[in-house]
This record gives sequence, structure tokens and C-alpha cells, in this order.
Amino acid sequence: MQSWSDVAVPTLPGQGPPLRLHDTADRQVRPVAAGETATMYVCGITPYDATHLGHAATYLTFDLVNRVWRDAGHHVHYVQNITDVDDPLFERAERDGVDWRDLGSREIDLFREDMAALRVLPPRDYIGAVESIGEVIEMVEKFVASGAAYVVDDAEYPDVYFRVDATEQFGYESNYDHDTMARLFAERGGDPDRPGKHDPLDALVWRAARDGEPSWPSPFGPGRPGWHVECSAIALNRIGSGFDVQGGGSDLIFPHHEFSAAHGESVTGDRRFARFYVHTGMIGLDGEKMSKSRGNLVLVSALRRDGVDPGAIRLALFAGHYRQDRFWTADLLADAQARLARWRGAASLSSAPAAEDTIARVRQHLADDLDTPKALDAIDGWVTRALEHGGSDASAPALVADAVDALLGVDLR
Ligand code: 5CA
Ligand code: ZN
Repeated sequence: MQSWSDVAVPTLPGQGPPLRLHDTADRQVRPVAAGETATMYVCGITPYDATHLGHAATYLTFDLVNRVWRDAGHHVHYVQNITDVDDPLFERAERDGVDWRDLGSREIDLFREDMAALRVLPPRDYIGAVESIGEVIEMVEKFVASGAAYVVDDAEYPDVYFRVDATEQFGYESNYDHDTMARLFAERGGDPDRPGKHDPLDALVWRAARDGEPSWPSPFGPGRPGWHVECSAIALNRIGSGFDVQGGGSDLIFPHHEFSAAHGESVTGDRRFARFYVHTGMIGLDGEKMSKSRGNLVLVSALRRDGVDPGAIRLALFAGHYRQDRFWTADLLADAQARLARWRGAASLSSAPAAEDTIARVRQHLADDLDTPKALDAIDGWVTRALEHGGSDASAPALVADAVDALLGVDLR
């Protein structure tokens, strides 16, 4: 799949400190210690509706990871998927009387536009589930060969399921107890009551063709991929086992990331699919999680149409910490717009107070588990001094603009 257009990133003097991130599996913040090329896989959209601010918050968070890594001197191999074949697509396409493929490609186009407008650095590999079906089939073949997966005893629909106990370490990623797993599995797309499963938590990896559903040939009969295995196969075949960061919203901690890790580990024999499992908090509106199924969405494209500066969207979302569940409000956006205007005012001065210390602090805060509230405060401090007291450093305004651009993705020019 074609990614979106590249975004220029200014180079700053010196180098940022090494990144530390919170790992859901180990429940602590620790140094990522990526190699020369840092590797990241972030779970992409299911393209049946437009990008809302919850999605934006998640992709902006991992954009910061990308930017902080680059500033610290790494190359970054970033991979993102698109779940472009799944039930929600068929349901929405049916409701709207359109072909599910057309719906998907329309929403993917809009997503690319939204990401480019938000100045999110594009992934090197942007891969659809449909284009990775061959990879999924190979992986499912390995599961079946090793006994990690089995075909249910059902002549009509011989679906293939991955055994929840296929790997010894299952459960380490989410740290959830069995009851929590059972509840979330049922709530988030699992099928605990499917007859013929060995364990209610076993996860679908190949769904046999049903009437009216698209299907592809496979050694297990015509069908389509399960959800978790799509992400395992796409990540494994591009950045390999033991990649640095597996990312997504906290709604993916279980079952999605637990199973995509278990799938990967079952074919490699490694103990850990990803070195860090990084999860963003949920963005809500009016007291509820923002989600397509609830319909309480604020769309990035709608804000853009209303003339909202994408830099203000970034600043509004960065005003809270990425791991915190938080709400989108009109005040949050208004505050961010005011902040952006002040920052632009200071960046356009002909001289200002020296900015080296401020930039060092911004780098420190971002490297410390992406502490954007503190990074924004540090810039605010310099902006206030610049606007209220002035300064004699003629290069400072441009330096701050470069730093805000490179590290936060906000264009002050
Ligand atoms: N295609 C799958 C991942 S493989 C999926 O979850 N798609 S999605 O369209 O539902 O979500 C895309 C990304 O946005 C996921 O990383 C998800 O965790 C994140 N996300 C969804 N809703 C929110 C929200 N309200 N706040 C923050 N992140 C969200
Ligand atoms: Zn995923």
C-alpha cells in the first residue's frame, strides 16, 4: 500500500538523549536502547470510517517516538498495517450500499490526507491485510504444523484457531488475570462460545468462507485471516522478532497484542515478540470513549474543513500525557489555538532570549516517556520571556521554531 507523503524534519544542533518508554508488559519506564535502526510497528486503522481524534492521538504519540529517535541519531524502520478486510467494513458497506473495497480505499485515502495534514512522518512499510494474506497463510501453516493451532471440527466452517496455551509465557504482555481476559476477549471481537473450540480463549487465525464474505484460497480451504495474525505476520516479515516497539491504543492490550505476540513467539521460539509494548490512553468525548461504534466522533477531516490548524490539534492532544485517558473538549482546542498563536508570535520576533537550555529541557522531557505536558511548559516559559522581556539572541526564534517542528511536528512558520 502506498504510504503518505514525506514530511521534512529540520536537523537540530547536537543530539537528543536516549528514549525511555513505559512498557506495558514490565509495567515500568525503562531505556529503549534501540540499535542503529530503531524498529516500530503500530497497529493501523480499520478503514470503515474517518480518522477521529482518538486515532490521531495514537498516531501522534508514535510520531513523537519516531521524532525523538531520529533526534537521538537513529534511523527508524516504521511499519503500520491497515485492517482492510474485517466485519465492520462489510457491515458499513452493506448499510451504505457500497462495495467494501471502495469503502476501504476511500477511507484509507482520507486517512493519508489526515496524517499528511497532521505532519505525521509516514511509515516505511504501510501494509494492508489483503496484501499480506500470503504471509498470513504461511504463518498459519506453521501453527498447524507445530500443533499451536487446529481446525475446528465443523464440516461447514472449518475455521482455524490458535491455542491460548501454545506459548508458556502467554499473559505476560497484558498482565491480566483470567477473568479480565475472558471479559475483554468477549468484548473485543473474540468468540468464546464458538462450538468446537478447545478453550474459550483460543483465537481465530483463519476464518472459513461464509456466504457473501470475500475469501482467498488456502491449504485450509477458502477463507480470510483472523485479526491478530495479520499484525504478527506483517511485523515479523519486515522488522523481525524482538523489534523495539509494538504500539497502539490501550484497547489493544488484550486480546490483540497478547495474541499477536503469542503468534510471533510460537513460530520463532523467542520469549518476547516485541521489546516494548507501548499503549496510548483512550480519547473520549462527552464522558465516553470516542469510537466509531458509539458514533461520538470528532473527525480530523471535519476540524480541517473548519479551518483548524493541524498544529493546534497536536498541541491540544500533547497537553495531556499520552498514557492518560482524556477527553477532547472545545476548551482544550481553544487553549491550544491560543498557545499556538503565542508560540508563533515569539518565533517571528527578530531576537529573543537564548534557547539552548529550553531545547535541552524539551529533549529531556520527551525522552522521558514522552512527557509532552512538561515539554510544552518549557516552550511556554521561553515564549513568555521572549514576548514579555525580549532578548538579544537573533538566532533563538528560528532555533525554537526548528525544535518545535523537529520534535513536536508543529510548524510555527
Ligand atoms: N485495525 C485495528 C488495529 S490492527 C484497529 O484497532 N483499528 S481502529 O481503527 O479501531 O483503531 C486504530 C488505532 O487507533 C488503534 O491503535 C487503536 O488502539 C487506536 N484508537 C482507537 N480508538 C481510540 C481512542 N478513542 N483513543 C485513542 N486511540 C484510539
Ligand atoms: Zn494490530
